[in-house]
Amino acid sequence: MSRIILAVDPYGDISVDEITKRIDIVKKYIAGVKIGLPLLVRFGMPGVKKIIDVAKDTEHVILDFKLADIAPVMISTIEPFIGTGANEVIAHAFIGLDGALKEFKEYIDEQGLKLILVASMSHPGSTDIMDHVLDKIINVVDKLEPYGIVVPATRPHIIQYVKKKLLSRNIDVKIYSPGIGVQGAKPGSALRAGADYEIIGRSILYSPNPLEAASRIAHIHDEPVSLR
Ligand code: BMP
Repeated sequence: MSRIILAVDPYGDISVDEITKRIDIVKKYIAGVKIGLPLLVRFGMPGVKKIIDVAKDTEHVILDFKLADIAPVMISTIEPFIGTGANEVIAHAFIGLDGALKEFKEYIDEQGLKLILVASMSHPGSTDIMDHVLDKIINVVDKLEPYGIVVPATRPHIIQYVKKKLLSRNIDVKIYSPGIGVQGAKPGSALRAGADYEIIGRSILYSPNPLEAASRIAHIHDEPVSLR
C-alpha cells in the first residue's frame, strides 16, 4: 500500500496536460493526489477536473485550497467540486470551531467527503505562532474528529509530539506530512516519526524521471512502513 500523496502544484509554464501525463506515469506508486490552489487559479475548474479524472482511481483525491474562512465561504468554495470525484478537503485548524470548522465539517459530512486539518506547517515560520498553540489545535482536532491532519516532515519531533497526544487521548486521525525532498526532509523520515502518508510534490512531479523518483521513494517507504 502506497504512502505517497502526490502534491500537484504547477510551476513555470507547465501545461495541465503535461501534469496529467506525469500523474498517469507515477500512478501505480501513489496513494492519491493533493490538488493545490495554484492549479485552480491557473487552469480553472476544467484543469482541476482533468487532474481529478486521472487520479480518480487512487484512494485520496484531495482538494487543498488551504481554507481558513467563515463557514459559508468555505462551503461555497467547495460546493462546485461536489460529485467531481474529489473525496478529501483541507482546511486550517487554527480558525476554530463555531462559525467556521463546526458548520463546515457538518457540510463535509453531509456530502460524504473527508476533512483534513492543517495542525502545523513545514516552513520555519510555523514555529513563530502555530507551534506555540499546538495543544489548542489538538483540542480542535479532538472536538471535530476530522479524518486527517497535516503535520510537517521538516520537524519530526512535532509529528512525534502530536502522535503521542493523539494516542493518549484516543484520537484516531491519519497524519499527512509535507516537506519531503525539496523542503529538506528525507523520504521515509515522516513515516518513521509516526505519519501515515508523506505529501511529496516537486521531487516526484518535477524530477527529470518522475517514474524513477516515485518508485525509489515507494521502495524507501517499504522499510519504515513494515517496521510499524
Ligand atoms: P513539495 O514536496 O513540492 O515541497 O510540495 C509540498 C506540498 O505540501 C505543497 O503542495 C504544499 O502546499 C503542501 N504543504 C506544505 O508544503 N507545507 C505545509 O505545511 C502544508 C502543506 O499543505
